[in-house]
Amino acid sequence: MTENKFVLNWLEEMKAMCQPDEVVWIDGSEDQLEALRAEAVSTGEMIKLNQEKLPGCYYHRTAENDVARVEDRTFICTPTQEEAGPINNWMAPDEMYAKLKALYTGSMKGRTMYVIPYSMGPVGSPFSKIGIELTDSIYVVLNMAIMTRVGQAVLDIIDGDDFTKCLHAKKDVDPEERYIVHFPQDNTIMSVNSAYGGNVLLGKKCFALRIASYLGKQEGWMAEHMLILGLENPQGEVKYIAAAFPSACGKTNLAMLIPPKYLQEKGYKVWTVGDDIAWLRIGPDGRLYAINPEAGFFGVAPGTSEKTNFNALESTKKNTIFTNVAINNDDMTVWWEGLDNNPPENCTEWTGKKVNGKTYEGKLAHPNSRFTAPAINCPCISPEFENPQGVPISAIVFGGRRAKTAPLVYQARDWEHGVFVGATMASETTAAAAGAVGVVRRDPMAMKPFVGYNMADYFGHWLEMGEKMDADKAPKIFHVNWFRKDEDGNFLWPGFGDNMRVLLWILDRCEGKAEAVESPIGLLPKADAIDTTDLDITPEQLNELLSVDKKVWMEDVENQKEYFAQFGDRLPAAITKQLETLENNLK
Ligand code: GTP
Ligand code: SPV
Ligand code: MN
Repeated sequence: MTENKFVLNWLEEMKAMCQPDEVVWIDGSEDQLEALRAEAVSTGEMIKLNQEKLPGCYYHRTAENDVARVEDRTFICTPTQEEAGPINNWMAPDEMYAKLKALYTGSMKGRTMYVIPYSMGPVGSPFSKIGIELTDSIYVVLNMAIMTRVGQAVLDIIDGDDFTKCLHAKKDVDPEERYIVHFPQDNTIMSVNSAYGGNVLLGKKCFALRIASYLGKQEGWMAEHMLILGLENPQGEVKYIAAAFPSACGKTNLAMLIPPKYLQEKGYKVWTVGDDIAWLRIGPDGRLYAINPEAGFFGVAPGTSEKTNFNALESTKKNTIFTNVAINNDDMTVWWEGLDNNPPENCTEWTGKKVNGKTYEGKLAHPNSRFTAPAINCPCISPEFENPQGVPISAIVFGGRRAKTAPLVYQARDWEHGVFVGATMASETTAAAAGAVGVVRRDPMAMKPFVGYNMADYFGHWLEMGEKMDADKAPKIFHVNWFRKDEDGNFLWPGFGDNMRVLLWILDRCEGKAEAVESPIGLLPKADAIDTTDLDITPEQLNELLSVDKKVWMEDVENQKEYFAQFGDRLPAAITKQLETLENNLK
């Protein structure tokens, strides 16, 4: 399929190491993918679902020890540890290559190696980058065919050695020998002993965030853990917002939101450009433009319902792969917690055990069970989704899960303050990564698990990007928290579609329309600035949502100081200056 010597030489080397029986090139044709689906069904790797109710849909279950990203097994192997920084796991490249070689050697004996040429971003867009993933998993091939643009057209435009080399061997999913490794200087990713999405769909977090963030730093652009949405007003004008929330904190939901009825009636609409990753560049007019490098959604299933996220649910009605949800054996459809209140009686839970879902006490679907759905299935996919030039960003929004501390929304005073707001993000951990759930941790820009170099330099890169834009052209920066709780532990804010009310304040601020009040942490909405039409919320609750508790914030400042201390001299002075300002304001 290609005469590119860089591609062929690397392939020969990987073949010699992994020793597959056969090598198959993925050309992107529907015939080839259909044959692979049939093969995966015949071996039990995938289960065919009800083709009348869910045409083109399949089911896959992973090993029980392999259900989420593994941050403690994820490495950034730069020549020096300084370059990877204090947040990333590091090992010297030579040592890591030797360790991996032992694990990969002979790993594909008796198996087939698939060669997947793929583009992150529309093929040929100035934003786009190419990768080739070698894998011995059909599940990975079929997921990559949904999540990225794959096939011959991609291979044809590779320029010399300008592609990211990605190797995945499923091997035996031994968690002790699981490695997700990045060599930024070699443009190389190696993953072994896992078959779970974020660890093995190497175009996604490994390439589009970790390697891409490194490339972005070199080349003057940004790779971020952000959704991109377009908000259309009744006059038909569309403004774009990019938002960074940590894993399982609401990006897919916000990206596809359906406005409350009274706003729909006025003519407001939301268009989805992306739900997880954004690549951003400064355009010829000096504004910041974004593309979604992906072609599908690898979304959290639990909590997705007709009420909470109709558009995501619609997206999963055809040509979708479900991973680790529950199966309704009566009609071979799928179920998960939060879909409805009617778990199937004749059910197979995510581990494969047959149970009565009506009386079952545990979770039928894994909390991090996912759907892999083509973006084109989404009823509100943006007409700009394939635009190779991207969309201009008016506002950047940071956010996380915080029962206390962060108010519903506030605005940063300027870009530098906005970078500080992003850098001090914190959120309760979720099931998207292995480890404890519900523990508050610092997660700068929602990129803690995804920055492919020293986090202090990453803050510096954000500051530099701001310096390259005129203040009136740079996006305005905000922070939101949909997850604030009252004394009894109930969410204070209804969330989901009603988050539109907050987005409207944000866009009004961008246009200099809405009023704000100064506070120690930034600019807060005036109490009546958030429209509560048709909303069941008392003025006291809204006040609580918008309140800033100085004592709680002082404690957070202490934690911020400790956190930043680990970066030593590498921490940009602007961050230290902003921290001092915040402390003084609170005093
Ligand atoms: P990743 O794909 O892991 O990066 O996650 P994500 O940020 O796209 O998260 P997603 O939108 O899938 O939401 C994760 C969980 O949060 C789901 O169970 C949602 O139902 C829930 N959620 C999303 N938005 C809201 C909200 O506004 N309020 C509340 N209470 N829950 C929400
Ligand atoms: C996340 O964990 O942020 C995800 C899912 O979007 S994964 O692709 O597994 O990283
Ligand atoms: Mn994500």
